[in-house]
Amino acid sequence: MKKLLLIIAAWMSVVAIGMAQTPRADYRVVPLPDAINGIKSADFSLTPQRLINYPTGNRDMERNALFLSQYIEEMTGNHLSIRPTRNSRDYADNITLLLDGKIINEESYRITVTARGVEIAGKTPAGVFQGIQVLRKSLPVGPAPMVYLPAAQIEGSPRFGYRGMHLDCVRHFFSTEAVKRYIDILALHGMNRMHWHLTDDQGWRIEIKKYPRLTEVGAWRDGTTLGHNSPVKDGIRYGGYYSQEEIRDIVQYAADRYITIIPEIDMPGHMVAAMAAYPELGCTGGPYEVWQRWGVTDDILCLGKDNTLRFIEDVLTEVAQLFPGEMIHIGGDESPRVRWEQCPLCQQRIKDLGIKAEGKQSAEALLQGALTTHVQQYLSNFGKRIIGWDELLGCEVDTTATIMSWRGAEPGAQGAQLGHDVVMTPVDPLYFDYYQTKSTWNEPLAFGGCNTLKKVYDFEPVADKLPADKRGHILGAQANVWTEYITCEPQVQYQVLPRIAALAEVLWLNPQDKNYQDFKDRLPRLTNIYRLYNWTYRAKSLTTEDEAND
Ligand code: TNX
Repeated sequence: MKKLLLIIAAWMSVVAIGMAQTPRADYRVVPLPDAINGIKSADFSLTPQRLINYPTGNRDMERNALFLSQYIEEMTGNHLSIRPTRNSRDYADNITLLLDGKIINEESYRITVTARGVEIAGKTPAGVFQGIQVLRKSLPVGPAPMVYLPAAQIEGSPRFGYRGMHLDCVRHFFSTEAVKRYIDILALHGMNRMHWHLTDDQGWRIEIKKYPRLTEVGAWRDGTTLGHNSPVKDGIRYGGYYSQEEIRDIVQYAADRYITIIPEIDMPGHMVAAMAAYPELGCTGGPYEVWQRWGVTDDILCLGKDNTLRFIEDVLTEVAQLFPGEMIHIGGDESPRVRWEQCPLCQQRIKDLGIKAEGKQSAEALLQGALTTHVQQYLSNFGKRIIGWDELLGCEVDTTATIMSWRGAEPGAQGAQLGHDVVMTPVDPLYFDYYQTKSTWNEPLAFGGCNTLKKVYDFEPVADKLPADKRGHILGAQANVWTEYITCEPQVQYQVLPRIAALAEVLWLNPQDKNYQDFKDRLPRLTNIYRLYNWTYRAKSLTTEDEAND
């Protein structure tokens, strides 16, 4: 009897130790789900014996299942097999991905966990993918033969449909692998748009078959200014570009993760790299060289020449075919018009189009508007809509153009009042090329400014003053990562992580559900995942409250 008791005691302590050591999932991830409701049931034990079911014949759901299997393996070391299923009775004891038409929002998810199984449901595969991200983030990082998932129903729905991150691959160039890792970062944070800045004064980074010199000449500069636009240049030839094949591959990589890429071909300013390749595109005819410094140049496209318009159409034709998304970004920012004022051909064009200055708008501003409208109409043939920087509001473009509000939040509110759709990306606080702290002495060189984690968290995309019927025009928000001073991938990550986590919560949660302290408490489990992938992040943002500048 004594022996039996001893055996039972020993067995119980083994069980107890086992239980103590078996880690548990925690659904309070970033961004926080809308609801986590406990269910009366024992935990689900996640072991390598479990299968991941997906509906037979659905390729998107099969890919989702493979992602979940990969994530579980990365997080816990356990490999789970995937299995196509027709019959819901097969679901018991396993993880099941399914589509549920009763879920309202395209990207919402519902996760149900009981001892008998886990179900991840969405109206669309994109919603299921979001649920998979939540489950993934809820797992502890580190080898574990078994993980307990507490029984619960977890639901989430994004507040905004446009949840974006931008990447400037011109000022500095990032390899296709680095761009893919950037997309991985977006996916982990529930983002669904990547704005890809591909052309600018300092380089042309997208292969255009009809104009080979754009990349032969325009993709390379003979040096780069050191520091903050100092007169000293490093004299090192620098550049690179993405072939159309690489672009297709990246577009697919993003699409597999339910991220749409919005390419930007900035015009009529920020075009010097193209003008270096084809000097006839400029008013003076050049010669031009691919810029080695930062800032804004007076040299912009000459709109007096028919050839320039043909060039724009040809480039956009190839771009439209490469990017299946609905939106193409046509820039429109920082275009001084001094050349146009002096260019007889541009002045003739103004006359021919019957353009006359109106109030605050000069004839040249309206010429930019005429270009924008032309491009808008041209791209509509491909079923595309344009998006551009908020300077477009000063050029009388019609309201089918989406406005990206960067010079603060005011242009966004103004654009929405006028009936434009708007993406909020104000420098303060959504420029992630800006510093994250006031005490910059030990920070990598940045553009300037000070956008702390808290400032990003506190950002509200919809201005108070916006009337109810205009609020729907605010599609969402995006952080911009300009790379004048960001020279390598770890530095991109440092600028983005963890501020993107704060932005994710802005874009997923309703304002009343946001809580900065609670967010900070949840953040370390997310940064554990950053470490798992060897991503560089600003660890100091977790332990220190950075003072903002203002
Ligand atoms: C302004 S944002 C720019 C970019 C610079 C950025 C630096 C915008 C439309 N234009 O060309 O890279 O500031 O923060």
